[in-house]
Amino acid sequence: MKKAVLAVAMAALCAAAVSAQAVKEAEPNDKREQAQAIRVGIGVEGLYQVDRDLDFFKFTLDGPGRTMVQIDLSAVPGANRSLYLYNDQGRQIWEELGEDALSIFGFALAPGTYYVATSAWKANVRDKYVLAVAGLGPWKEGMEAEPNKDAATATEIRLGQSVEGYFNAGGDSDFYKLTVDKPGKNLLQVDLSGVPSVRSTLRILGADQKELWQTNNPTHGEPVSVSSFTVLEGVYYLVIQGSHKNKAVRYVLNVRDLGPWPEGQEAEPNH
Ligand SMILES: [Ca+2]
Ligand SMILES: [Ca+2]
Ligand SMILES: [Ca+2]
Repeated sequence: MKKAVLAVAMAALCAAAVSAQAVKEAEPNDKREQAQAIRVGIGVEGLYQVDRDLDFFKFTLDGPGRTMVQIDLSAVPGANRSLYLYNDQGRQIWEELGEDALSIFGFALAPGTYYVATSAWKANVRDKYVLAVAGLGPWKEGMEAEPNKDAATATEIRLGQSVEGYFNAGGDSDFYKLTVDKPGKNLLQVDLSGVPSVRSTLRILGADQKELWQTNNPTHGEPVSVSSFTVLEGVYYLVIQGSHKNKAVRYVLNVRDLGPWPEGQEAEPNH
């Protein structure tokens, strides 16, 4: 109880600190080249001065490793808006769209410069938005590292390991790279926990990204499992997909090593 009260007080303090410290946007900032430098942990207040106003900001992350980052954009009445994240070359990493508060969360970003932009369909010169980039500490093994939507950016997972991640968007597809470094034929069990209101799919791909196995869960919120999956030494990809976004509840992906394949037992995939 005391802890909860303290947490609420701390959160209020932090929110106050952010708003007190918040900097103001400086137009013109419609292009990436005009991006305003902001600091991680300090919010920026802006306005959509004209229809389809685009506001660019940039921030820098120090190393040595990847940092867990969350970017929040407060709600503004009646505005259909977008929030974008780009790398230093201007390639889009992520996009969030909607009328409510928008959030890019669960991202593990390497040291460097990033661009964040927001835009609104309709001008609103009365209600300010607050955009804040928060650094949530170093990325650690066992955490999903967004962006991971393809084999090239896959988060690593090891035999016997559990990784926690988020369905960051409806249809979010998360790639995990599993390197099996045991000789011979071995059996695996892969378990994906259920996430409320999300129907999830688990696929297993070979090193060439050809699909070897697919499990569809027809029910929202239920776990998915593949048991007694036979692997050889080499690289596999586990690809999980969620039908809906869930920012509150993480999934747990677990790869269990069931040991050497017993001669004569049915081996999946066997088609
Ligand atoms: Ca603006
Ligand atoms: Ca602008
Ligand atoms: Ca994800």
